Amino acid sequence: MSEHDNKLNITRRGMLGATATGAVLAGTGLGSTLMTAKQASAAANANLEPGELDEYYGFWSSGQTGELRILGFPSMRELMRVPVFNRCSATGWGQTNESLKIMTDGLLPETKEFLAKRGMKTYDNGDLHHPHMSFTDGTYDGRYLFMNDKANTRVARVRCDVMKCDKITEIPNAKAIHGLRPQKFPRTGYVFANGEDETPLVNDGTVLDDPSQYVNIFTALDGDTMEVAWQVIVSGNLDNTDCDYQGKYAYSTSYNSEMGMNLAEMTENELDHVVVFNLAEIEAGIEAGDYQELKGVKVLDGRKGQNKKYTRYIPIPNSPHGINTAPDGKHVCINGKLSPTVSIMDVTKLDALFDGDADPRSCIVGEPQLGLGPLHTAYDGQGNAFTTLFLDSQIVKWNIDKAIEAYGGADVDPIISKVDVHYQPGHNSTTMGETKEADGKWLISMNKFSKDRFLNTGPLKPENEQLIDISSNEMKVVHDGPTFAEPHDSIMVRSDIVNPVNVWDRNDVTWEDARKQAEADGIDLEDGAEEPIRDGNKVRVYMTSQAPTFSLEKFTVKQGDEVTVYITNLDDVDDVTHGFCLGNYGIAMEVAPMATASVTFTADRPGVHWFYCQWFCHALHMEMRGRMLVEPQGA
Ligand code: CUK
Ligand code: CUA
Repeated sequence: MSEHDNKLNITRRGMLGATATGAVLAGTGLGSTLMTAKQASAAANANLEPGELDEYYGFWSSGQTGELRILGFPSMRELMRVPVFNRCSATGWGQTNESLKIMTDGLLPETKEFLAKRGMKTYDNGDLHHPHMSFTDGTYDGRYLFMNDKANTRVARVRCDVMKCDKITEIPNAKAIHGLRPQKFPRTGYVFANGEDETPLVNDGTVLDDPSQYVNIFTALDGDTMEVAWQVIVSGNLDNTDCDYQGKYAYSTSYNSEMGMNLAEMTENELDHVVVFNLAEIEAGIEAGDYQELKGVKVLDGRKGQNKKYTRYIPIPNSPHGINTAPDGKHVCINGKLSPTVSIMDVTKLDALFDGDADPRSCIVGEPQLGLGPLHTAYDGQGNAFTTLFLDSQIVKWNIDKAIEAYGGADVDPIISKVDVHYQPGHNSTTMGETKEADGKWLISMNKFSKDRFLNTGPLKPENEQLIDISSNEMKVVHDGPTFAEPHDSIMVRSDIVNPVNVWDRNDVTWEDARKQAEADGIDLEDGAEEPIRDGNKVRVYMTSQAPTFSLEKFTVKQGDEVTVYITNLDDVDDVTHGFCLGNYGIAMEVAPMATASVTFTADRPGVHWFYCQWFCHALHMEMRGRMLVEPQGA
């Protein structure tokens, strides 16, 4: 998008925002004595009129659905689904050559072999929990989104200019990547990723019941290349992770410091821990050669009792889950899960843990009792924190400074208010809340159960996400939003930070292989070819699309040919996406404005097969179709 378009967009949003606020203030009349102007305008913006744009982008995980979702916020309208770890029927993700390249390039050789034996190129499921945007100087920079796959131990990246996944990396040595956060300062930088499941370091099937041989792995990727930068072996498992605003430390919760293998063993200890990773010391350790190389990755030993300066273990009650750095750049909340407490860690006290022999608990400066089942904490940027209470089905708003004073012995209650949510909240997030630009307007509570909040959909119910106005001390639930399996985490990003293009750039790297092949065949993708190009039993069909036609109304191949169809969409108009769906061949793909997409298949069914555009693009969209003739073998 040109800078000019950008400005137009921002102006348009600004104008709409102003209009909406004005209309609401005029309309509140009677209610104005009950609501502050700020509340009124916030509440109003949750119900946007048709055509009005949201103030925030919401980036949502989808859990076991494996995709990333984009919502408009605060309207909570679902805007888009971006396939990442899943197979997508609409876009051809997991089937087109372009998506398969992204999904397979970063797989480990052993995984490729394992999948090939099952006739698969890639996994077609994933469990995406944590989407987070790249940072520069402590706030979102609109470049990338990073996300984990707990199911198959991968980390993916989505380009924010086109909102498509461009890299997926399988993490060696670790198992079940769960917690994930990008480095906040000076930039991303590293992407930190936790292994949740502990396994024998050499996991060749010879060890099952010897916990002493089990380890867990913390991984740092390079966010620019998406390659693994280094790994650290730790004691206990790892759950969630975050990092500081100074670029010095990352830290992860562990709910199984016992290295137990069943529920009873895993919950035995009253205290588990947070592992703190010292980034400079780890980099120095690599420089000094203090690592072993495992599956091509430099792996340092940061286990407890190693007395190395890579890690420190801070005892925390009890099976802590979420870990969230506050926008003040100083405090980190560690959510106790099985303990009713949140432990407040002061990052300025971490140096002493590594330099001297300070008691690991000396960095804990507060531990307020908030309620049952604290899982995650979000912030308003004004010194207050909002913690989900899974068992109490509540959000509690509390003040960080007061909690610290109370820990020091002062007779103050840090709890400001509680609000019921429906039901059992996991994550919550606030607008810009994980950046230094937290603005304290909205909170979303991501509830694991909806029970009776919606019309009955049978035994499988949606989850429920509730929008909460946090512009005053009394939190107010203003909207319920059902959602399908199963978002865990979300971020809400000011819309001016995110500026996707409307039309692909013809030079985009996504179809680099197609461009090279076309060049080798002496063809321009933008022109297509009048006849299929034959190369032994490999046949390449180059087509263009322009509403409402494909450049070829028919083409002929032979039974058994390996056919690749390349389609280049010459429509450069906003929102004129075409598709290519080949009937009874199980093939369908999206071809967005000015994009090239390709798919390869074996033409093993003789006969006439219609292909059609499956994206309703024109008044003559139904007519946008053509035929593939597959001549029988021997003909
Ligand atoms: S975890 Cu789901 S509620 Cu995977 Cu972020 Cu806490
Ligand atoms: Cu092109 Cu429908």
